[in-house]
Amino acid sequence: MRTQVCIIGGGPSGLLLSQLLHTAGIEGIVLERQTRDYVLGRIRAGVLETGFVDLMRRAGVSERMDREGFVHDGTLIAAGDEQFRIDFSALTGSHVLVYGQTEVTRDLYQARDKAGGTVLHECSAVKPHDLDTDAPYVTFIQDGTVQRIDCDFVAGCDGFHGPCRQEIPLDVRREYEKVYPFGWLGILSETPPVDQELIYSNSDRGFALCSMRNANLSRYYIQCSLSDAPENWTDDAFWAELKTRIPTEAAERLVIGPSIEKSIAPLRSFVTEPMRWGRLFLCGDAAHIVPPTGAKGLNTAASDIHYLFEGLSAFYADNEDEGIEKYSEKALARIWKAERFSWWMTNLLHRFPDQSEFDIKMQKADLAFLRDNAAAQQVLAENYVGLPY
Ligand code: FAS
Ligand code: PHB
Repeated sequence: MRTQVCIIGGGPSGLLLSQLLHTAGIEGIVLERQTRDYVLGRIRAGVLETGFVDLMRRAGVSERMDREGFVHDGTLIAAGDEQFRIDFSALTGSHVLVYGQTEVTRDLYQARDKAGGTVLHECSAVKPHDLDTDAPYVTFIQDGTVQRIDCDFVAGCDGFHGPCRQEIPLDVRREYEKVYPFGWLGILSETPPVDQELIYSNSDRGFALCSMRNANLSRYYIQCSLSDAPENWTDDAFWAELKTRIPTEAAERLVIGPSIEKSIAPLRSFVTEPMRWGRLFLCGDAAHIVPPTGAKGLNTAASDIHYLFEGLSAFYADNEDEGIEKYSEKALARIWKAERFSWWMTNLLHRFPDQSEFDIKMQKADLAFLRDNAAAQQVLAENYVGLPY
């Protein structure tokens, strides 16, 4: 087989890139390790920056998102029983869209099907070769047969545990990591959300987040120990703990119900530099991870795809290579700002095992300043709705 861009990974990064390339008449093949159902079974991000929404529109995949997504003009921050609102639209003139990553992925799969795109599933032993030449290729096994795709470029959209990052030689690759001493226990329940907007809550018992997917599908998280497991938590135990971590008036109106999904996500900050090696370009979780506190994971994948798509389009349309030459530099400049914001939100809202009484006082002072100061709220709002691409 031969294509122009071989995309490794059929998550949101790989599928969005594939669809955008298609709109520019650039051929791509997506190689995905799992089945489509498995990919669509993942419950992950829920908040989209307008930059992401614009990319989906440009890719021609926004009809259902525009119809079913919820525009959020602000978010609530709670500290104990006190809460205040960050007004995104008043502070930035912008907003975010609440629309689950699962639905984004579903829409992208349907668009690829409709366009006759090639997304190969259950591919194993995927391996890129000759990345430091102008004739790279990728080998993989599907249905027991070893196959080869010759291409011009390889997009490593294979997530944090994929193989592409390792293709950058150790003496070239620099990795930066911070692992947080807790995780998020998340549930999905077919219940109405507790509020019209998200509630990020700092409580003496730990962080909690009240989010949603639609008018009758809610997403809740509580900070938990890294040694914890979803099976340690009955639904009743989860709801009881959540109620202790959000303001009383929210706890009193919380509608509980059976969980339809329950999982624990670890929290880490991670960045690989550079994000390019010869004809290989890393995108999304393959190159960087953020703690989900700032809702930046999926949204930083989007800006990577934006920069790479721009670069590849200029290469094929105008034989101009500045975009691909500067891909890593441009992507990393925005990623590090998202890493900082996610780290800051995580430190602001979580209880750390080694926190002293003084540290907790600093956290409370930070929250009080954020409550009282418009400039502080503007900084949070501008980062949350998404910094410019
Ligand atoms: P993905 O990991 O989504 O996709 C990579 C794809 O590559 C996968 O389908 C994988 O099967 C495939 N792959 C891996 N190895 C391969 C191989 N060898 N060959 C072929 N294919 C291979 N972000 C938020 O903003 N908010 C959240 O609440 C949030 N919650 C999260 C919870 C969890 C448990 C995780 C893991 C992440 C969460 N994220 C969240 C971040 C998440 O949304 C990512 O940012 C997003 O999935 C990034 O998309 P991709 O870069 O496509 O990576
Ligand atoms: C979610 O709805 O899953 C969600 C929302 C905001 C976050 C993290 C997760 O910061």
